[in-house]
Amino acid sequence: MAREGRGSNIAVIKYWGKRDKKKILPINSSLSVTLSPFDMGTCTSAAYNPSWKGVKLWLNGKEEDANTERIQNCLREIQARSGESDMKEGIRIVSTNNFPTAAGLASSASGYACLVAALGGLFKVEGDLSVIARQGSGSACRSMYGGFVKWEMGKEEDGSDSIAVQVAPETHWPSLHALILVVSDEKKKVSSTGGMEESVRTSKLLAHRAQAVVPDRMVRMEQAIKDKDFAAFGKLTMEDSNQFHATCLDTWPPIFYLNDTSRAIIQFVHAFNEEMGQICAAYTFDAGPNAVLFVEEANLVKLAHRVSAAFPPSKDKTLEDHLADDELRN
Ligand code: 2P0
Repeated sequence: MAREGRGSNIAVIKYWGKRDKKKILPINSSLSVTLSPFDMGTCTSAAYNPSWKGVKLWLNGKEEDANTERIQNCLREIQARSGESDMKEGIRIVSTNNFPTAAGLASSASGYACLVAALGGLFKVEGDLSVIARQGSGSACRSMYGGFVKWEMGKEEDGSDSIAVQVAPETHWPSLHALILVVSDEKKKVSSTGGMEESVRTSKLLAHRAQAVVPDRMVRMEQAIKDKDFAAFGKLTMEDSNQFHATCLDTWPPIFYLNDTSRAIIQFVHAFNEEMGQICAAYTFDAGPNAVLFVEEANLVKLAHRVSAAFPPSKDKTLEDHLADDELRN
């Protein structure tokens, strides 16, 4: 048996768009921060016994279909590397996320990374496994490593050079924190896979971004991380999040992932930075309304207090609220 843990990742230079849908090859490189698996991630155990029938998978205690194309792609690649002839039988996988999957916070990234890590451990597959995790879900390749990780888009048609590379380890910038603001835990209306397909097909801004904007941002982001230069890191992170959402608006028909609360958070962070006299906090949003704020330890408490004052958590219903609801219904 093999057991592995992998953290979710938050992209600071976003991946949006595939040049090859089947192999999951992106139109631009991307870069992310991997969260600790103990804070937000997946734990996966895998076991193999040739006398067991088929492949079975339990996700958060519920049996799921293991026959999906993405899971089969990962299994096939592991099989090819391990030299096992008939590995598609006899595998049992148990996977648990320590955060609500419905919140849409990069669950597929840590999920596929962890699945591939566990299968790799089980079948003693050596070498880089990010190329396999990528075929489960693009962003999953970045979760194979901790710390700061880039996904190099690569040039090869077979995807052999479209891999994740660690830019700096998890120990590199210990004062950097991520605050996750759950704006909504509803499932997103437009999936990332479907959304990016529409954007590639219809958005000229996305094509421009991939060719003319991201390559330079990748270089500058890597340098900002190496220098632990928060102002540069924060500005690039916010600019890239904004441009990603601009490409969503430029998609036809347009895709809206941000809502009014997300936009209020953007204004709040700019006002906070204005007051601090420099960039001390940065926001980023993926394919949904939830925000991730980056901040250094010195400003963490101040920012957290301001956030909870500006966006008080919605309170749980009291007994009186339920009674009032009942009365209205009757
Ligand atoms: C990212 N996102 O770089 C970007 C930013 C969402 C916005 O990667 O089709 O779930 O499995 O390759 O990886 C979400 O896309 O899509 C994503 P597939 P994935 O994190």
